Amino acid sequence: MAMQAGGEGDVLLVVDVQRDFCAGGALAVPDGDAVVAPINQLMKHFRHVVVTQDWHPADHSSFAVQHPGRQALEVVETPYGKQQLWPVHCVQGTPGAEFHPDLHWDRAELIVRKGFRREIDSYSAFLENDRTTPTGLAGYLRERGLVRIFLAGLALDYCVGFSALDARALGLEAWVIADATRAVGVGESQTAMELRLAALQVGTVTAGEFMR
Ligand code: VGL
Ligand code: ZN
Repeated sequence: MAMQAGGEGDVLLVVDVQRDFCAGGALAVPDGDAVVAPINQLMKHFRHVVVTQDWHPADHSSFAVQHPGRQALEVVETPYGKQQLWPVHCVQGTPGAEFHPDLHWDRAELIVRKGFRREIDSYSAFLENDRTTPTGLAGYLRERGLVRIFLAGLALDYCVGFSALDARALGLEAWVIADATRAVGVGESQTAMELRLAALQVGTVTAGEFMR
């Protein structure tokens, strides 16, 4: 099947393709680097490209080191509910926060930064983890008339997945490009997210379907 995409109302959202989520990075996603080549190809098929950047202050509250006695991947209670802890990653202005060196991010019309408030983490490109603080992306897409969103990048079970769910909640049509994303957790969290995505009618396509 060939996907007719890249029209005026379509946007490619490239999520968190940053050094720290790739090989050798602080929070490396297994096989994360593999998303770069298909994303660079996909960018040629879209008139509109938006990229996101995880962008934390050095003392961000999602970092395990900010919680004495706690380890990365443990879960803590916060004023907005449960929050998973992570190793220090994507600190503002550091090499780990830079885009993957091969990513053609110059094609992007907009860079959305998220997770820059110390007290709140942000997985979704639309709403932070308190589920009320907006990033501004919804308003941007609305004003630009971008109504169909195609998602790629890292990681499927966190930032890509929550962005797709929030896109559906906003009434956008949403598609995940399966071979242009990878999950942090193998198995459980990936399967759980795939079920949630399917339940909200997020479609799945492969990068090859765009190549005409
Ligand atoms: C992400 C965990 C922490 C992601 C960001 O981009 O999926 N995951 N911060
Ligand atoms: Zn983060």
